[in-house]
Amino acid sequence: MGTVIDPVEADRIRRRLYRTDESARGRILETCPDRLSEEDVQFYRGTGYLAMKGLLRPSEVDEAKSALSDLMAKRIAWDDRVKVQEEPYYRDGHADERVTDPELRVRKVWEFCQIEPRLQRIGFHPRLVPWLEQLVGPGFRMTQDMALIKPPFRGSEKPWHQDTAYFDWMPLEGIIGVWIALDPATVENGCMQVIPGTHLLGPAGHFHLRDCQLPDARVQVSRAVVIPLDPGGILLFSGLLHHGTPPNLSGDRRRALQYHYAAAHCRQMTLDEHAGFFNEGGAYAGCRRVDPKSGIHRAVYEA
Ligand SMILES: O=C(O)CCC(=O)C(=O)O
Repeated sequence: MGTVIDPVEADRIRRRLYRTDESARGRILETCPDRLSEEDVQFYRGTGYLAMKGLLRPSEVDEAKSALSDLMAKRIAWDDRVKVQEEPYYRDGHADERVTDPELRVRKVWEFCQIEPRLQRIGFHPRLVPWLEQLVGPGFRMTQDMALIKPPFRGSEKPWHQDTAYFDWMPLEGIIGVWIALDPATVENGCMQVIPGTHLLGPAGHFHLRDCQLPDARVQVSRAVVIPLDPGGILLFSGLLHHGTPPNLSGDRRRALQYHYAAAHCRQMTLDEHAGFFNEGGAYAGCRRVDPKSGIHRAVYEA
């Protein structure tokens, strides 16, 4: 089974595996403090997330959106290390008459900080850096940069997962993600959903189903909270937190920037070490690429 492109099935997934009501809203601070309070830090340690309105000013949001458009249209000096992925629906050769702008066919763009100073600056925003220092300590490194576009009508799901299942940094607890809304991110168009406290359960088996993901039957959807954010709002979240986003079948796009950071004491690990964290029944249950000659076997999910 791969990514779902049939809208009926996508809607079924949206209703069955995600919260669809604003009443399941997580805690979102009304303003961004210069420094996080002790209560905020403890909230992050206990739940695995911290959400706040207004990290970016409207002019900064506009600048980020222009930078993304320039990237997608390749209007800036290009570097092939930057990756662009189309929505599976369009990649599979389908068309949607409601969508004429090529930007609205893109699912994600990543590894752009090396050529896009406007987006690199946001990843080291002067209001963000002190919070990261409070949460993972000084001397952290940025390890990943990405824009998740979630276009209208055909925006695909990012199934429930832990980000550390994809990464090669350890200890896993030293990884933190930052997700910044550039459009209104709503329950309808696929805002982030998280399950508070799941980061404390440690690494969990991931399998290649619709994506590399936690099996649906193991996701505690009833405990999930939604994190709707206005443009410029931010979610900080542990690399071990269970999170996902439903398909976007609405007419609104939902652009977001996502950066990850590793604490100063983190180091890169081998696939063998990763398999030590993400395993099930003695086989590899993580999301990194496996060389068939490595002697590491992928775990197969038995429902
Ligand atoms: O923004 C999204 O739709 C999902 C982001 C995410 O969880 C990821 O890329 O790991």
